[in-house]
Amino acid sequence: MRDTPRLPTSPGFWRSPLRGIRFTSVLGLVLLVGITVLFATGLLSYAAYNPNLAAVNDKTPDKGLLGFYLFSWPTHPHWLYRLTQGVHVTLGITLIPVLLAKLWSVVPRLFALPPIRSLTHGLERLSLLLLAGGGLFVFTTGVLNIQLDYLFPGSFYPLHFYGAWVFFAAFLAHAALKVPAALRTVRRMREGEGQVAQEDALAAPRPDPPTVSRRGAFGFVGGGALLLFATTAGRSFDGLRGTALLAPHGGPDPGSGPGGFQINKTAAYAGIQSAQTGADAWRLSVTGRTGTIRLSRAQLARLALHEAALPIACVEGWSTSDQRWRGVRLRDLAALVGHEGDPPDVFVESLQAHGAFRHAALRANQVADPRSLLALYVNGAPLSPDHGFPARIVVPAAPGVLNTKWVATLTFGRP
Ligand SMILES: Nc1nc2c(c(=O)[nH]1)N[C@H]1C(S)=C(S)[C@@H](COP(=O)(O)O)O[C@H]1N2
Ligand SMILES: [Mo]
Repeated sequence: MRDTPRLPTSPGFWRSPLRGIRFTSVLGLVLLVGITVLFATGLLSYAAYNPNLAAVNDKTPDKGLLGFYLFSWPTHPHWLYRLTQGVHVTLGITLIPVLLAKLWSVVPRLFALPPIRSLTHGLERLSLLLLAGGGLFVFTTGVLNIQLDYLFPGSFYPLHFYGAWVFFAAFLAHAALKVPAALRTVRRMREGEGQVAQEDALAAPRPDPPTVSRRGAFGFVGGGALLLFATTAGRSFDGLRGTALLAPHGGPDPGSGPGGFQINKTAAYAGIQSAQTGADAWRLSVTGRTGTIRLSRAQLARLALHEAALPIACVEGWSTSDQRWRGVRLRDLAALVGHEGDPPDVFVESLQAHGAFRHAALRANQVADPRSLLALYVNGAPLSPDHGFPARIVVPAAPGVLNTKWVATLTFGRP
């Protein structure tokens, strides 16, 4: 038996022959592409919430300059958020093994002594702390959010949002320093193993004999990523939801028939009583330039009804296929209270007394779209209580959170 140093601070403690610039470079380049896509789709998801429209939409009111890029989220194509957020969440989950393998490959450096050799070295280590810590933090908060089992104190949104900026800043600095060398390494690997320089600060000084080839290790990491992908991607397709074994947050079984698609929050969960939604009790209150009108469901159903095939796409990454919604156009409701032609923003409130998503604000371009409905029916049947009876908002391309269920009031011009 060889005597292995007992402390991780001595280089000889780390024995895996897999560690080295080759292994780290390949994983790093995969993350370079993957994390850039994650950051971009994450920023898009934030913009899609209309955070600069109304206080109720914005979970990070102190964002300041970080909101510099916000824009009016479009309503075309109608599956836009389904795509961007499906990519964000599915890719994030798929990259977990790559992230862990990358961290594993450089972990000896964490213990290198002396901890700080100079001011520059100290700053570099601080940036690596933000990089590794930030990476673990955004991946962990992301995963916890899609499980709906939220363990962290505070809201998911500020943690994930600010964490992402810290992480990505450190990521960019790190990439600027390391990408050229990583590319060089990978190029030489393709030309033949012998071409990679012998100087390898990441390799173990006294490696154990290999038990698996580097190729085998890549296969292991890639296989893990593929397995996560295969057990996650189905969350975005009604027919494949059963394959999404890693999505414990499946909601109640929606059964088959017109309402047979994903239910995130049930009426019971939201505290909606049938006494509030019955024909005698429920009235939709619509307010605008000319005052307030109140409409029963029967009166709404006698207005011009239109159909739109739209998905529900949640920030958690799951989405439904297109469902056939039928209801009153939001812009027609705006016209009833004095906003003809050019409808303004609208503030939507539900019957729900509590919960962060009981209300939402929609932008004028969303109200104006002819496919934006106050839906009364879905797939040919009246909405079920869990799908938002008596009435629910559906807006093309928007995140699910803007598709308020159990709607009670619409206030045009006051988002
Ligand atoms: N009143 C109300 N509407 C709501 C919510 C809510 O909590 N309360 N959740 C929103 C969110 S986050 C999503 S993703 C969709 C989910 O729709 P579903 O529960 O029908 O699947 O409803 C939205 N509408
Ligand atoms: Mo959602």
